[in-house]
Amino acid sequence: MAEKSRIGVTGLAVMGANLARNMARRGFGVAVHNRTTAKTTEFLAEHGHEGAFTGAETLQEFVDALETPRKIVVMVKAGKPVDAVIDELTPLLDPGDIIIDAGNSHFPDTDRRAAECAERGLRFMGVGVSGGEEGALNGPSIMPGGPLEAYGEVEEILTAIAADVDGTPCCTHVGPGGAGHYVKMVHNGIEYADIQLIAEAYDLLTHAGGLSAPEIGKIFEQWNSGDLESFLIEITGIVLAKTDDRTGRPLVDVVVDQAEQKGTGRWTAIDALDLGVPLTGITEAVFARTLSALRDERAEAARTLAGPTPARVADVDRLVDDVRQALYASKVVAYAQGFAQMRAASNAHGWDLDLGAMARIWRGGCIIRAQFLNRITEAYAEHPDLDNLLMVPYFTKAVSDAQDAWRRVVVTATEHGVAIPAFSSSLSYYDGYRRERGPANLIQGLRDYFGAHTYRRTDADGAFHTRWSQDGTEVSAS
Ligand code: NBP
Repeated sequence: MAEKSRIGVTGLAVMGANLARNMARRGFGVAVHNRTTAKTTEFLAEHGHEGAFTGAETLQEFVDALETPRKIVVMVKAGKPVDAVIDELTPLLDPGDIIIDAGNSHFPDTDRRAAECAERGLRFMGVGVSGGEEGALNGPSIMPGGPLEAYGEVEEILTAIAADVDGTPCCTHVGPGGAGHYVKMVHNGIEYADIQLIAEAYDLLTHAGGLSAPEIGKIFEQWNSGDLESFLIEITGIVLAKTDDRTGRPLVDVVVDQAEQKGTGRWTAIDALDLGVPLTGITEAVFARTLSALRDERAEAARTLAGPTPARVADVDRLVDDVRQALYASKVVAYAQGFAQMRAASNAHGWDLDLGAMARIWRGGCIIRAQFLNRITEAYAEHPDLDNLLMVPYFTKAVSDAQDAWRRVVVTATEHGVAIPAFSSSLSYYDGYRRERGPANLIQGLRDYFGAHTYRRTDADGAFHTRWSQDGTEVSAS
């Protein structure tokens, strides 16, 4: 009888195929299956020599090929396909078997599936995987959620296939239920903010700096050897430097300016609204993509709505350095907001997330991998109950050192009519957060006027209402 496989992967599109190859290359026997059998056959023909694979045409064969308790990675399109696969699998499984959804599922779905599987005696893990197809093959960042004891059964495999930074795998148990998919969702949200900030920097350097795409590419290449060092800054340099074979122009100049999205940024923003966490950077990044999608409307508006007369700034070198600093400060804000959101979610769901560990497993393998995540890990190591990363001396100093440049960038962009929703909202968040007394006193006054919603006083306990349309006297509403 053939030896049973340690783990199975069903769903052999790009991510599932590469995860399976990654596992097999590291010496784990992997059973593979895909709804459409031709894909399994193709996979085995192309990659069968890379490790100990067992191909299965049916789910029954697939399940039979696995050692028990079975460990099954489901890597199919997020949404209904995941439920369809679980429904087909569960009658074939035994109590204690583990289903691992490693796609980009929405965390409430993961919570529901975990409960449904638990009713059937099965263990369910929602696992975030970041790094795209390249990461899946060579070492992604892995964010496993679900029962700790189930994680214990797959830890050896997941840590072996994960990216490695300084000998530490980019994989750790995140928390129960939907915690893993939640953290992956926020990771993607931060990725949206990072990308939006980069796009705004490019826009400003193009329109206020008068620089070409390859010139800006070189600037990004230089930035990648400083504080901003990260995968996204690195690939921005590469993408901007690329010449289009067909036209000989920079490739980005012939790419349509409409950004697509698959939903994780939107989910992050919606959840921030539900939790009551100010998440301006990520949310503006989502809105910027939706604005970009209105291409026909924008074309008409460009002919109709007036802006300032185009002009170049006098000192381009200074603009470049200011934008670098604004980019860094705004990025710090985006991460501070994302981590504050994870903290709020952890408290709301009782997940007990180790936020420093989340930064640690994002240092390699994933799209937002960056040097500066080390600083976040250090910050939470020193202050596990930190409310906001901006309050840690390293980040306090970073944003404070950058603030003059940051403000100049917002002014320059505004004067030049360049939209910078992420730069400006990050700065407004910074200015709002550092205000001991903001203008919400007036908001409360207005709410009390039109809706008798009451207000609290700075000099007395309790709630109060002013009889605005009667005699103007104040009454206690407590
Ligand atoms: P896709 O998201 O394109 O899904 C294709 C796979 O789903 C195929 O194997 C397909 O089988 C299977 N499938 C579908 Br569609 N409906 C099914 C059903 N009802 N029953 C069984 N199988 C079904 O694949 P992907 O791009 O590899 O992504 C997989 C997951 O990983 C997704 O959740 C994605 O969001 C996530 N992810 C992707 C990336 C990335 O860079 N692409 C990065 C990180 C995470 P078929 O061959 O029979 O049609």
